[in-house]
Amino acid sequence: MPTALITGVTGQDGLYLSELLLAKGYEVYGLVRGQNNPKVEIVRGIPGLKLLFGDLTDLSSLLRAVHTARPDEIYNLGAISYVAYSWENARLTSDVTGMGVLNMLEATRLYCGDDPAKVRFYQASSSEMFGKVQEVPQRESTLLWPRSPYGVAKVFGHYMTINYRESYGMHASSGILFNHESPRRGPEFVTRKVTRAVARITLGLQEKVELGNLDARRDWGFAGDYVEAMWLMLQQETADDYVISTGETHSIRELLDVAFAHAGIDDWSSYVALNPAYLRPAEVDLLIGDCSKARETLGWRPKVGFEEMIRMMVDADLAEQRTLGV
Ligand code: NAP
Ligand code: G4F
Repeated sequence: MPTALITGVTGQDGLYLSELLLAKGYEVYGLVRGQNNPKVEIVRGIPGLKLLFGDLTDLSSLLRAVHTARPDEIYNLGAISYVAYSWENARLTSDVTGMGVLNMLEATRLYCGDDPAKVRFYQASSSEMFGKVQEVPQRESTLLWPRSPYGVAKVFGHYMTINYRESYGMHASSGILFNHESPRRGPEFVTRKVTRAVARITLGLQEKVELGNLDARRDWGFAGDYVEAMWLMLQQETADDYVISTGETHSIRELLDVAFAHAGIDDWSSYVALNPAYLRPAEVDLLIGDCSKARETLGWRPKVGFEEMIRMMVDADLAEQRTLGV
């Protein structure tokens, strides 16, 4: 039975990935952090998942976790992942989302000893690295031009992963994942903010939703599909980097159209207010990925489309808000 260690197990992707690996028969360890962290209770409820405490900023805690888990595969999903927050906390974001990757790679390298490819390593890189895009659609070879402290930190982690592969012969792969969402998405991200607001407005619990830039475009996929791509990358004989995307792009306005229409509201204009506080110091205007390499090499393709996913999220938020209202 293979063993996996997942950092960021309490996050959206960590939850889906731990379930996927447990269903495949893996022994799965998840790294959790902090004192009295309420999210730890959520993952304690996943049957079979074993928890280890550690923090990406604390190398010795990572060394301890790797030596305890003795993993065949490491999935480094832990990060400060909210782009807007990264301007307010640029140093912290650099430490966790950037230097944290170096710490995890180093803990893995030291554990591997004389056999650098003993452990297969996955790094959660991001389409946010493309920032001010230099090519449409974006692919693995597109020049990176990050537009946020988060994006810069991800570029550091991305190149450090490539560097460890090239310098030490580690089996280290990066998934350049475009935005992916689900009913488990944090409520600070725009899709979930909108689907939750639609549910609350429909139930008479909220009057409006305040948003920033409605013209930005994203390539949004379903998180459940994207964790499968992570696993597939680590099953390859050779480590490499892959874009994971749907190849479609939609604006925030289109997101509003689909989410409100699913609740029977065709004109959302009176339910949406613009609040400049949600505008960013620098915006990523357009993301659309070309995932042909992943299609051809991994045999991966997205199964859930944009509209189906947004409708799934509205339905889940309606159910959750009804339960909360009881
Ligand atoms: P998420 O829901 O925000 O989860 C982030 C995880 O990182 C949480 O489990 C969090 O733990 C953990 N974490 C934060 N600070 C940490 C620290 N100092 N030490 C250890 N763990 C720490 O993110 P996600 O959407 O699942 O994304 C997973 C990864 O993919 C992230 O690296 C993200 O940047 C990247 N990514 C995401 C997308 C996307 O669209 N979702 C796209 C591209 C790349 P707590 O619960 O304790 O806070
Ligand atoms: O949902 P978002 O906050 O996601 P963003 O910034 O694209 O980042 C997500 O995807 C990245 C992959 O490209 C990940 F690496 C990252 O960790 C994260 O998962 O914002 C999407 C768009 C932006 O253009 C933003 O300006 O929505 C726009 N937006 C407009 N109003 C808003 C809002 N975003 C948020 N969060 N809240 C608003 O009120």
